[in-house]
Amino acid sequence: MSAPEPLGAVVVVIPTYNERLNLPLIVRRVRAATPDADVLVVDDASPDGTGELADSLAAEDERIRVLHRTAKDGLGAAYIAGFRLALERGYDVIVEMDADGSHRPEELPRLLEALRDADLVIGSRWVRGGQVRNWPLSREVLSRGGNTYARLVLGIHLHDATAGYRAFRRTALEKIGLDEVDSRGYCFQIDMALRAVRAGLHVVEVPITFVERELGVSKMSGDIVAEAMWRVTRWGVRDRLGARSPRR
Ligand SMILES: Nc1nc2c(ncn2[C@@H]2O[C@H](COP(=O)(O)OP(=O)(O)OP(=O)(O)O)[C@@H](O)[C@H]2O)c(=O)[nH]1
Ligand SMILES: [Mg+2]
Repeated sequence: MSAPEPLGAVVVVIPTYNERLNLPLIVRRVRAATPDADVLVVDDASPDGTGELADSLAAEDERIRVLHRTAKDGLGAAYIAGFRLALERGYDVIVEMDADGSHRPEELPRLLEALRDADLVIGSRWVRGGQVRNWPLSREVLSRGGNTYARLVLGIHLHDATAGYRAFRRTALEKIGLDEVDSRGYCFQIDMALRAVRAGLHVVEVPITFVERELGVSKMSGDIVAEAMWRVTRWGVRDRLGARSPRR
């Protein structure tokens, strides 16, 4: 039997906005869990100095790079900028990971293993074996409910379409076409999942243990949830009416 194909060069993209306390911890854990992977921090000019801190980490470790953006422009926009740079630099696998420790780097090898037979792997809280730690019930109800709503309205068989712990093959991002994606906020995750499914990509969910942030401040808000629900509803209605892109 031949050895399995290597996945190639991996980069972990970590978007940051005011994550000064978390960044050194998460970067250290990524470097320990996946020593062959590079790290790309995408900072939106955090007022707390996260960008400068990222620069100092990068100065000590050639596997760490930083993309500085000029203003806070949303999670989706930060990821798209990071993905573009990663594709330009020739990476074969592009990983999404929050800076706040919710996505445990120690689980990344398992996501990468699953990517051998997939185009996109989603680290999922709501499949068998997945779980959340330290979440209030209200948050769990919101996440489960939002995911059920998205699954029904969009007709996609994913249990955690809002999850932000993911590994893409570069070919998956190329097929999705980043120019088409205009979701800048949190519905970016649902948008990308939907586009991947619609593009016929093989999307696999693997269970993860999601850990609520212990340090720093959440950027989540009621507006973000409302925007995501509204967009999902519009995408669902459009798809049902048979209209194709642009999906706004
Ligand atoms: N570059 C950039 N990063 C962002 C922006 N908004 C959020 N982030 C980062 O995206 C990641 C997820 O944000 P969180 O605030 O943890 O949001 P969340 O995980 O949905 O919410 P919590 O469960 O409350 O933590 C973190 O690493 C943030 O620093 C943004 O506008 N720009
Ligand atoms: Mg978080």
